Amino acid sequence: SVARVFGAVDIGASGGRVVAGVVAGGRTTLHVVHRFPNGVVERDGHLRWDFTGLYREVLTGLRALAAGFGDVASIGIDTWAVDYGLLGEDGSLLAEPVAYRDGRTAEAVERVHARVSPEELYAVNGLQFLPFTTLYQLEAERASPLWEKAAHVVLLPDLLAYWLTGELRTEVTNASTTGLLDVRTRTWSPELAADVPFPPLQEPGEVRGSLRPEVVAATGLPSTTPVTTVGSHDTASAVVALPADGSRFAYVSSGTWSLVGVELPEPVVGARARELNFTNEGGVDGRTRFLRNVGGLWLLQESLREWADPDLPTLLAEAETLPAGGPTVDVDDPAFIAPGDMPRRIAAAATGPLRTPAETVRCVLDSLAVAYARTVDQAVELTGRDVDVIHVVGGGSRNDLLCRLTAALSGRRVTAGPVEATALGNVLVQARAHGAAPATLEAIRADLAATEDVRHHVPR
Ligand code: ADP
Ligand code: LRH
Repeated sequence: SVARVFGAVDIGASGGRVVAGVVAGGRTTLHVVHRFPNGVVERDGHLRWDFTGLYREVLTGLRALAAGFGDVASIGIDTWAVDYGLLGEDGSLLAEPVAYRDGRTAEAVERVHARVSPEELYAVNGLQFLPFTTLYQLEAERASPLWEKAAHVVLLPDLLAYWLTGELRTEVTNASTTGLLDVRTRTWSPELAADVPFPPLQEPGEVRGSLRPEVVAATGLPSTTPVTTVGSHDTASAVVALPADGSRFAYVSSGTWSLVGVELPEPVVGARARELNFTNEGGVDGRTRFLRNVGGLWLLQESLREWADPDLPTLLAEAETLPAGGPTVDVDDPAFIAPGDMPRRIAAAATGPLRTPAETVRCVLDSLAVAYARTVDQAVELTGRDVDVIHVVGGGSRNDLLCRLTAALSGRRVTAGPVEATALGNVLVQARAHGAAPATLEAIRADLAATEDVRHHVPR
C-alpha cells in the first residue's frame, strides 16, 4: 500500500518535537524532524511557559516537515495537560500561560473546597486531587486583573491549533483534566464550568480546520492540510500507542510525571478509588484512563540541572552499582512540585543519607520503581483486573535501571518502549481518521505489538 505521512506536534514539560509518522501497510515509522527544549520561566511574578516561543518552534518544525516529506496528509497536536491561555475579545493571548508549578493555587484549593467538598468533586469529575488541576488555577485566576478581559479559556494544544487554523475548540481528553468535566457524560459540568468561557468540545478524530495563510507562508505546507484533533492530552495519545497484545496490561507513561494505571470502559469513582487518589481521565474512543499521577523524572531532571548537566548514562551506570535497599523518598511529596534546589530537597526528605549524585539518582529511581509497583497493585485491587505486563513508555523507557527495578519490585513483566509513544499515538489517531489505520484501539495496538522494537524485563 502507498505510504502516507502524518505530522505530530508533541510538546512535554521538558521538551517538544515535530515528528513525521510514515504509515504503510500496518507499520508506522517515526522521524523526528525538529526537537526543542521546554521549561518554566519566571516572568511578572509567576512561573510561566514561553508559549509564543514554543509556537515559533512548531512553525520551524512544520517547515522541516514540509521540506523533508512533501505530501503531508494531516497534522495533530498534543501537549501536557491542565494549563491554559486566556484570549481577549479580539483573539489575542492576554499573557503567557502560567505554569502548573506556580504557587498561586495554594489558597484557591481551600476556597474551592469550602464551596464543594472533595467528595462531591470526585463524584462529578472523578479526578485525583492535585493542587494544580485547572479548576484550582481558574479559582486563583479570578483574582487577577486579566480575568474580566478574558473572552476564551483555551487549553494549550487547542491554543496551538487556534494559531494554526483560526478555529476554537476544546479537545475532550484534555478537557477531562480540568476538573470541570462531568466524568459520566464527558460534557462540561453545569455546576462547575458554568461561568468559564471554554470553546465547544471536540472528540479526537474530527478535523479542526485547515491552515491560515500566515502558517502556509511560514511553513510551505499547502493551505488544504487539515489539522486533525487527536488525544491532545499527551498521556491520552501515549495510551493509544501501547504495544499491547490483549487486555491484561498496565502502563506507566514515564516522563516529567509518571502516569500509572489501566484502561477501562467506564469510570470507577467509589470511595476506595478516591482514598487511593486514583483519577478517571478521558481516553480516546470514550475509554477511561484509570490512573494515578505519580511523581516522575522531574526529580532527576531538576537534579541534573542543579549539577550543571552531567552525562546521564555515566551517572546511571554509577547508580546501578549501588546496593539495593538504599534510602527512598515519597515521590508524590508536594515539596517536589516547585523548581530549584532539588538535590537538597530530596536529601531532606530521604529515609537515609545521600552523599553523592549517584546516590541521589539511585534514591530517585528506587523510589519511582516502588511507587510504580504499588500503584499497579492498587489499580488491580480497585478494578479486579489481571495484569500480566506493565508497558513503560516515554523518556523513562530508555532508563534500563528504572525498568529493571520496576520489574523486580512489581514481580511482573515490564516491556520498555516506544520512547515516543505519545507522538506515535498522535499519528495513529490521525491516520485512522483519514483511513490509514485500523478502526479499534485493540487492532492498532496489535499492529504495534507485532512491529515495535521493545525491550523485555523479566522479574529475577
Ligand atoms: P516529557 O514529555 O514530560 O517532557 P519525556 O517523555 O520526553 O518527558 O521524557 C524525558 C525524560 O526521559 C528525561 O527527564 C530523562 O529522565 C529520560 N531520558 C531521556 N533520554 C534518556 C536516556 N538516554 N537514558 C535515560 N533516560 C533518558
Ligand atoms: C504529562 C501530563 C500529565 C499531567 C501533567 C500536568 O505530561 O500531561 O498527564 O498530570 O502533565
